[in-house]
Amino acid sequence: MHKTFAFVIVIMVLFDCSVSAQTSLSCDKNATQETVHLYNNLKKLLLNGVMLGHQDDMAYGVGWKYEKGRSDIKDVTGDYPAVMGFEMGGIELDHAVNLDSVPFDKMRSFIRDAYQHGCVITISWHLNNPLTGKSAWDPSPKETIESILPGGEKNELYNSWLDKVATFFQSLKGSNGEFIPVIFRPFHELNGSWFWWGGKNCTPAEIIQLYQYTEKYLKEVKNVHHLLYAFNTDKFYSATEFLERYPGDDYADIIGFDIYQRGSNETFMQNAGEMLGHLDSIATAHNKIPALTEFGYVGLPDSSWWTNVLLPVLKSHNVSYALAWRNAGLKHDGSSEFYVPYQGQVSAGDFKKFCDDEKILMQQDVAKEKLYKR
Ligand code: BMA
Repeated sequence: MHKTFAFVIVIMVLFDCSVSAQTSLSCDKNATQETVHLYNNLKKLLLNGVMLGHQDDMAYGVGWKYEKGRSDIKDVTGDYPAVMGFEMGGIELDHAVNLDSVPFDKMRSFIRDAYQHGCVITISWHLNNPLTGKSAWDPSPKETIESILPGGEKNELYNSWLDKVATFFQSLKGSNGEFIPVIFRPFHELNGSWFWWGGKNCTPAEIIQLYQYTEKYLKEVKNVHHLLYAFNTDKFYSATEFLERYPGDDYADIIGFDIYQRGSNETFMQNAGEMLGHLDSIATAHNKIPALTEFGYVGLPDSSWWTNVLLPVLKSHNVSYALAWRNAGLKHDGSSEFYVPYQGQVSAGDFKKFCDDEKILMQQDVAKEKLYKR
């Protein structure tokens, strides 16, 4: 054996460097150590199972708000989800609460708490339309993206929004002063036409430019190096469609899609199965981490949906995590919105079985993995 080669092997064994572990990220060569470890560990964990996630899990549930330590998932299963989702819409406007009324101060402490307990944190951003000043759901006019890119009349405004986003991310610190890594999921569902950044409201070239611009601004101008980026679409039918608005391998660590059940179990299983099949091959070809970035079946009317419908789909594919959407509870119009059961809900028993399955990873499972360490 060549001496240098032997030396490298010895060093690798001594420092426990697995061949596939990366020392820096393709999206961010200056990513913090904790962020690189998280990335490598998410890759490793793919072989073990799917982490269950839930949006706003610690903030509120059906019939309660801000009760310390409470979570609908914990109430039903005895454990918290492994992935905690949060939303930063409203931060760009200097609001003290996000668009779902969660105070950013509270969010910051939930994030710290989740990190200390070994969870993964992911944040979405339903930012307002910078051109019209209306909500994320205001698609008109089509010039929005052009107006916020360099040279556009709203470029400075958009930069000032990114400054606020960066300030929030930089306020997330662990007990040793280290930045808390976050999976940032901007411009989600970008093949649908309901947000100003998606579908018919812009061209693929425009959203790709905006995605890249946003990332570069956060990294190069604001020095934010503790983010993994999650690129995600809504329903799609082919790899070509999925990749039409993909910003490139240097701009995404995680790739996925959002899916909600609106028809029969069979249709959901077929659609989810097909999309996850495409995702398996895209993730392999591009060396990315596949995830179900949002899912849900509003109101959960089927008492065995978790183990009969969702679990078999997840078991047949590679999925790092699956994030259930928020338990908003009763709405003004009398309807209710929730995506995981609360105590007594018809699917609660089955949900517990689902969470107890060895394929599903909860907070206690991932805490053992020490995701932020080598
Ligand atoms: C949507 C709904 C809205 C919410 C938004 C941002 O899917 O849940 O009620 O305001 O996400 O969290």
